[in-house]
Amino acid sequence: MSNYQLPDLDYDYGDLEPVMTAQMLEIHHDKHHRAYVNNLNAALEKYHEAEKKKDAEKMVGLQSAIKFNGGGHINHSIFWQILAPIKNGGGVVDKNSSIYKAIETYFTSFENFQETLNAQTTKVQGSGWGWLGYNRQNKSLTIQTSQNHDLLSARGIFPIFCIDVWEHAYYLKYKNLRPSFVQDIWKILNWKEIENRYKKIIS
Ligand code: MN3
Repeated sequence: MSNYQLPDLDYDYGDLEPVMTAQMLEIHHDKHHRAYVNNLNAALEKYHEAEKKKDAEKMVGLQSAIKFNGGGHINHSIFWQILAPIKNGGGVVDKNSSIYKAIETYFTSFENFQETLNAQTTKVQGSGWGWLGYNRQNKSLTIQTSQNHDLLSARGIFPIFCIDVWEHAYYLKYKNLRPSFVQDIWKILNWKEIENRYKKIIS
């Protein structure tokens, strides 16, 4: 039987300041993400019971909870990895890296990419995510947004990095100012990990 676990962070709750305060990160990781993991496990347990009883109606009824909580778990697990404390090099992008060069190729300039991703991410209606993805079919980088916890992989796109713009991601510090949070998150992006994810998918 599946039993998903909340992943540990590679940094302490206070380490992503000033962008995420210790309280924000603790609530986000230890409350929100943990709830997705717990709810996913609970829904899967019920699903397996329904499967044993061959109760297709029950199984179909559980799919939205599995999709929502499973997506929440998967997306947050990526999100924590592509962030890094400023003291550990967060926000620093190597202009000789493959991902930097690819971004310049696909989006004219890094600045243009940043502006476009920020604008689209800011415009997400309600809860969702902004993404840099890799389209496997036409082998290109792509800016995407998704609602709730919908997965990029469902569109055939590999997620390279993401920005969580659910209110729980920024409200405690930024209040209603989602654009400021989206601007600031670049200060704590883990470009080494983003480069790793990009290289893995293109190889
Ligand atoms: Mn979140």
